[in-house]
Amino acid sequence: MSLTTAITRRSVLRTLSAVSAVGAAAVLPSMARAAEFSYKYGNNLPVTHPLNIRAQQAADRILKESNGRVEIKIFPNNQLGGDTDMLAQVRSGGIEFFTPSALVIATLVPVAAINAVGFAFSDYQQVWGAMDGKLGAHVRDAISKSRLYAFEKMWDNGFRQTTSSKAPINNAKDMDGLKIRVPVSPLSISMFKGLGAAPTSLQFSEVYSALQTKIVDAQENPLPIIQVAKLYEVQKFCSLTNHIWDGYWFVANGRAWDRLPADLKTIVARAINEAGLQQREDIKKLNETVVTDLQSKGLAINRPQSDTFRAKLREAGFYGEWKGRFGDEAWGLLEQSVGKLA
Ligand code: X2X
Repeated sequence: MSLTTAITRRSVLRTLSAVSAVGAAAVLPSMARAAEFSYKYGNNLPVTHPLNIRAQQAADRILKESNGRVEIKIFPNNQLGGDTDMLAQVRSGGIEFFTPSALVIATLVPVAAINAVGFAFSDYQQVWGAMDGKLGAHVRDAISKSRLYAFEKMWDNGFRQTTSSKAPINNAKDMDGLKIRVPVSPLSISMFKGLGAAPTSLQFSEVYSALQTKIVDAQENPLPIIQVAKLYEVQKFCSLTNHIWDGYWFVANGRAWDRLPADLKTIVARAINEAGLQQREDIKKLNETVVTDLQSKGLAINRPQSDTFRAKLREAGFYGEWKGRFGDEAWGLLEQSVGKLA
């Protein structure tokens, strides 16, 4: 970045913070006292990710529409610990909100991983049809049994892609023995074992350093995360395997949610669900530009076909096993959206 751009950017930032200071002062009188409900929201992503940008907008809107009665403080980027810690905290009430990926909340609510069955979804139309429809309702119901409230609209993580410091993945054979990090997720471990790889579960907070120190050679995440978490600094190849569609459930601690009077529940739910819909659009747009950006940062991109991966998973009995684990009802709902899998 040139000096002039740096100065311009800095002065723009200064102007922006001056504007928001004025904005805050204008609403200050009504908020001079502490908020009646001061809630904490933790997540695992850098502040630059659309999830954090849209969540901050939702929090600002909630503060305003509730006349200062509901304040949501965001703790991004694993500041409160990794996913496992945040999941424990949102259950105990240590924090009131958390956005676990479907893969992560599945350690508590197993059926929540159903959207992450390997190579099930082929596009976003299928994804949102299922998650805004019967499959999503089925999962939300299961989440509520763990005394967590899941907001109606799931947020997007994206289709997961495979990066490596060793070699590109062109077909299932290239997965052989690959030391790959996956989330703390039984489904991910099972799928990568089925493909012949050697997966290890690590929380996202540890991924960058695990790649940097070569504890693992590969990882898999959607492109926007590879970009904002700067994983291209420690990876060379990015294979667009599209193996899993992953999303974030926006969840609240059940007791904290029930403490809110009905009018505030309406304000909070509307702001969060609408921000979620906007966040989905952000990810969709980002997906159109991010490949070029990652290439310019040195990642070599390739686009494998999915047929060899699917065939290998079938052969390994992956679909049959997970149909049994998820149960006929959930599996049936998934197949209503994506067609026959097993
Ligand atoms: O841990 C990951 O890879 C991430 C960030 O995608 C999830 O939250 C599952």
